[in-house]
Amino acid sequence: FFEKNVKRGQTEENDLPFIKRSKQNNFILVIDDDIVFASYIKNILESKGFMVIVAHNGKRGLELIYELNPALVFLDIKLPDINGFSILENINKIKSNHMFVTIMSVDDSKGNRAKAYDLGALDFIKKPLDADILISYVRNRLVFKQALELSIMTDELTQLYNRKYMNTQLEFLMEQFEKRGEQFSIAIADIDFFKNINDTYGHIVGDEVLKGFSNLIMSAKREEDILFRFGGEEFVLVMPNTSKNTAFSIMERLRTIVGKQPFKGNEQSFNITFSSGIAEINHQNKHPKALVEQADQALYKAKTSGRNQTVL
Ligand code: GH3
Ligand code: MG
Ligand code: MG
Ligand code: MG
Repeated sequence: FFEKNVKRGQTEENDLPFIKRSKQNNFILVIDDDIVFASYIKNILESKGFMVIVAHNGKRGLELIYELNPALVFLDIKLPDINGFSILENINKIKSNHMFVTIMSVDDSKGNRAKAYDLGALDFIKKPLDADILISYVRNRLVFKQALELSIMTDELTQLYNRKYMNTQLEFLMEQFEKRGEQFSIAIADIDFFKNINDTYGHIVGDEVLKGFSNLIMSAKREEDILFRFGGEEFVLVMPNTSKNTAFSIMERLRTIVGKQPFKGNEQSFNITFSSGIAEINHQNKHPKALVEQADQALYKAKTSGRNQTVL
């Protein structure tokens, strides 16, 4: 949702294909009953390619906050129905939210400003607002927000998406399944006898193996599949529009590739294998936990029947 020149070397939006699809958080929402001011903001920002939606009362504003998960909210205090402060209170009730709300008001009294910050507003801007400042302000906050979101959903060691973000994505895919019947499958992959690698070569080599494994799967997987670090030496591959049988072939192909790759120990090199369990979405397991549980049971079978294999 940034213009090209706003990216400043940040990860391109294209690198985050699912963010855009999962949540339409590329909107800037203006909640203001002052029609002239709201369209002034809208026109300026739209001329720079930002998408702006306007709500002229608090109730509509809140609805749009829930529906669109906007990237940025410009919120007036005095509104015809619910005031800006109660909107902030409502936003605070949304779990795990990091909504960026900027209060825009003509009344920048000490009391209003303190209350806005106490209720979680990011900034307080006094109206009227200069167009150039507005544009710079919006760019600044969107760049900051994207960096924040990226760090929240990334695993530090492997740079893969983490488990938290996996759950968000699974919820999104489950919605698509309910609405449009789009099926998908997941695989949990667990490196075999990984503890031995740590014990034999030390945890630094262990870490290198986790990174090497991640890079290998990232380069060998299909573009549309998404790899997550689920925890420790466990990874989840989410495969949209994929049946469990196709998922099985995919995992078998990846297993062959990984098995052939030498990893560097301290002096000698060694090979690794992994086991995986697959689960396909269906009407009985429409919750991320249930789906992961099913894949985990298949993984358990793969482990107990000899490892280095894929189980449906
Ligand atoms: P199995 O074939 O049954 O999966 O055996 P395993 O040894 O792979 O599994 P186990 O669960 O016994 O051991 C996993 C090990 O992975 C234990 C833990 O110390 C190690 N581990 C987890 N996270 C990391 C990490 O980030 N870096 C390193 N180096 N080791 C890790
Ligand atoms: Mg007003
Ligand atoms: Mg494990
Ligand atoms: Mg293991």
